[in-house]
Amino acid sequence: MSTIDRIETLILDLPTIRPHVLSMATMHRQTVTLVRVHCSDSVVGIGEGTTIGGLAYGEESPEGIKLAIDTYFAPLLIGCDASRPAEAMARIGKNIVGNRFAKSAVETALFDAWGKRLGLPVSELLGGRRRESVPVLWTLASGDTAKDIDEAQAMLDQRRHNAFKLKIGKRAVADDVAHVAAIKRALGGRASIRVDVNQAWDEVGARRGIAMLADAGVDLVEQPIAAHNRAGMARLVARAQIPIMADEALRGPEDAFDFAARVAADVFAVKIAQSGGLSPAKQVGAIADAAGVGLYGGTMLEAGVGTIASAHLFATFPNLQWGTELFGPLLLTEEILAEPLGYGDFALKVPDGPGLGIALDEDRIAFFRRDREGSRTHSIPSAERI
Ligand code: MUC
Ligand code: MG
Repeated sequence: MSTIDRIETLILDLPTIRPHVLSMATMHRQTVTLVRVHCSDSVVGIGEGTTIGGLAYGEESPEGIKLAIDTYFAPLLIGCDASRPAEAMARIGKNIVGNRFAKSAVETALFDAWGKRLGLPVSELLGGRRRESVPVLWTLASGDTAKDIDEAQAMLDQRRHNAFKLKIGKRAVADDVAHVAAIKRALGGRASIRVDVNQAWDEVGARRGIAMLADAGVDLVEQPIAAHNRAGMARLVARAQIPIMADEALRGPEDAFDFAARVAADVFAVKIAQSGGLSPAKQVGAIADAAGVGLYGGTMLEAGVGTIASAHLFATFPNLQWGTELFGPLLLTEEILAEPLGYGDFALKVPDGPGLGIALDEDRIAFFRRDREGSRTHSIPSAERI
């Protein structure tokens, strides 16, 4: 039997190609918490726990994810059977409340190690893939309408993305709608346009905004109001001319079940981190299918490890009506994988190799880790650098 010997965590700070403007934070860099699970048979599994804007988006920060894993997860995992991720995660679940991003990072590393040991891709361990690649959209969030249009046109010309998500909610509703309408007019039928409000509207504003967005030709509205306002989401779904998607409100299978029962979303954005890992995220997908809710593969703007873990899961979904937004590595100036992920023809290829089917570029990891000797970002909390 192979056992878990050691858990290693490290924080990387990676610059973004341009500022990424969301309603709750503007990102200039992404901070990634990597986990390595070292097993007694010398297999090493890797996982990633990444959030957006320090503590601006979710309840876990990169530093908190590292601390939780080092202090609380590791002692529970050391000595466990390395080929029984479900058993190890049940032990974690019994002893650790919440900490979904940390759980996702650890479960991913356990699946990667298990797949490497068995010689099977993670998608096969998750039930078997249904597709070799997943469609990938791009988020336009430069904060400038003309720049967003140029960016979208370049992506279309390169055949990299033909669906775009626009980040709105920072400005007055009418101004946001004018920005979206201008982009839709410029791209016409060449692209699907969706918006993500990231909870910024109140219900009355959302009612008005969604009607205007429908007139502008928008295909989907993501998390228009506060995550806790489920009754409000149900009222918006009942009135809206276009589909409404839940994102921040979905923190695992229990939330998904409640949303489905209340008919509070037309589409679920499934995220492995928000769900608490690959296995609970798979359950979210199953609940959506059973309830006739559409599915979309979400991201926390992870780097290559979290992105490809998500792709392995989404490749197993029977339905993926709205595609995915697994573009995180493309938003970063730096590649941390030995071989970059396969983007092209509006999709991301799911690797065939064992485990996640990727390898880290160790020189780059050594260079970008926050605790590197001489690192400028050493000990500066992520929130200060947003
Ligand atoms: C979110 O709320 O969906 C996903 C893409 C992006 O640009 O931001 C994230 C978070
Ligand atoms: Mg969202």
